Amino acid sequence: MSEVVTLGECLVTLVAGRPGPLADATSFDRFVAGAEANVAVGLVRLGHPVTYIGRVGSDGFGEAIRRQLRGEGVETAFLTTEPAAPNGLMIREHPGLIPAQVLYYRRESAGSRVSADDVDAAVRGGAFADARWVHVTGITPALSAGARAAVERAIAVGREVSATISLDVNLRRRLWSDEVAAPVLRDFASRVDVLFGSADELAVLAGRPIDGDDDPADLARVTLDLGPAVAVAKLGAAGALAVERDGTESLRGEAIPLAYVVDPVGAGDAFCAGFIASRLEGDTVAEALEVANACGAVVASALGDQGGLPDRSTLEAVRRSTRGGAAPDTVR
Ligand code: KDG
Repeated sequence: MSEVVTLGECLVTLVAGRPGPLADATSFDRFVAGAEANVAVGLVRLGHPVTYIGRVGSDGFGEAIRRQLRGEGVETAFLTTEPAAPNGLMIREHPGLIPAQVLYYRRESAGSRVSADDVDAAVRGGAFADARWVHVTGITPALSAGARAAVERAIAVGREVSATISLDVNLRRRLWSDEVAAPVLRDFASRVDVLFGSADELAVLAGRPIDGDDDPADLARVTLDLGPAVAVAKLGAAGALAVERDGTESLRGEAIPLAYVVDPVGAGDAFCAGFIASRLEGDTVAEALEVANACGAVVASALGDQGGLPDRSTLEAVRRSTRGGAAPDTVR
């Protein structure tokens, strides 16, 4: 059975076929997206079996998602089809120089109906029997009360089976405000082992202003007080850093430099997949940051959330080509 269990809402994304405003877009490429599904595919490509729990629509988009996840080798036995709701949809401009406009069509979607019962069905089906890691994000609890209960249940079951639990904050301000999200996400952060977030997201959890003035390492240190053993700040082109409860701080000053970013969406999920894979393989947090940065960079260099997710040989090639550059430092 699976080493990793995750759950969430899987979306279909339509990305405009060429740069320019959405008003001028006449053709779109279809991709499968959804933060947790991106992490699931990333992990499977790196050789770690994953079970994905969720619901998809009984429409063609739901079927496309099911085929894609299954085709990638993600365990979909607990991905059910919701007859009464359409699959969620995200439409975005082709990535260009200015931030792409993104539209969501996901209210009352099939994926938002994932529930604690779905997690219990997965437990009964043995999905957690060999789980070493459970990964959740802050998107799912924003979708509905039932989806939030599903995340709570997955964390509780993860605890029962002694899996490592990670939370990627993934604050979605279209779904809820910082004021509503902060207490919920703080509560989740208190029950996980690994916390991932951008500097802004960590600031929200730390109760600090989001003005970019705070040192990300400081923000990560403050979030450790909530309970996780490791807090990881994802800093995009500036790389990443991690602080651990035992005082270890792992710094990686730079991400892998890219000639240009093709599409940043999904890079944060690829980062999480790389970090989780590396830790499952027994690497240190500093080593995991290096793998995570490499995975994030490869995804940012391809269009779509999942297309660029590296397999083992691509990852090794990328890491070889960048070795000799900034190696991760560990300081105490
Ligand atoms: O991290 C990428 C995700 O933002 C994207 O796949 C869509 O899950 C998604 C969401 O809810 O925003």
